[in-house]
Amino acid sequence: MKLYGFPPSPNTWKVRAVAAHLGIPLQLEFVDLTKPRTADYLKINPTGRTPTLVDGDFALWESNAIMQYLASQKPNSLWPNDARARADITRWQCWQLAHWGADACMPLVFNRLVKKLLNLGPPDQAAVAKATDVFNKEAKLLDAHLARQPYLVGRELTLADFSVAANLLYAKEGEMPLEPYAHLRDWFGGVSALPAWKETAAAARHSGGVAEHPLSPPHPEEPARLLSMRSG
Ligand SMILES: N[C@@H](CCC(=O)N[C@@H](CS)C(=O)NCC(=O)O)C(=O)O
Repeated sequence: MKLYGFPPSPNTWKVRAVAAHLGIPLQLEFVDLTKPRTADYLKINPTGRTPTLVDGDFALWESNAIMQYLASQKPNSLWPNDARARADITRWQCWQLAHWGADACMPLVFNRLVKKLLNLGPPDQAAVAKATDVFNKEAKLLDAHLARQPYLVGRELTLADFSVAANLLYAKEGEMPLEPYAHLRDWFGGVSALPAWKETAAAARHSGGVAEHPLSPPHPEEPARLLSMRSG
């Protein structure tokens, strides 16, 4: 299977980390987000975004759907064969895309890291304040949840953990206010220590020249589209 993606972005990262965890080989096809997508790429993903999985004649976009598809390839505890567990995992993945990523983590990373890297001027303080409020609201909920159980769904690591943790990849650079949330910090520490997570980090360093500045793209002309980070 091939994965078309941009290695430092959380959406490509979480897919690769899951594949690594499950021992599913994925051939990475680097998509340069600083350039217009090719006609061939738009055939497999008309949204023009990344990542996209290609398995024979089947092309699939949307990172969380890709993770579910990969994890359906063989029995495993990341995606247990149980309707309620799968619905629960999907619930967290929907929450991650709609709220945690889009409204809390990504605006902080965009304003405090991406803007700096791309010389886009100072952070938009109103956007930062708004995202910080949302971050605290959602992190409080996550922290309370993780005070009761070790992982997001049940007692074992699942796809939900990979999805939600990916948005914390640049927590330091985005100055995400994690300090009050000890359970969340511990949980993220555990996910980050997974061999598959480390392997993904190493692989990202070797693809796309992202060693020291993981979000630093070589070409600053499409900043607003990079990582689909919203400025406000
Ligand atoms: N909901 C999508 C989001 C995909 C997305 O926004 N990808 C970004 C990189 S992280 C992208 O390709 N941005 C370039 C663009 O929007 O053209 C997913 O989870 O796959």
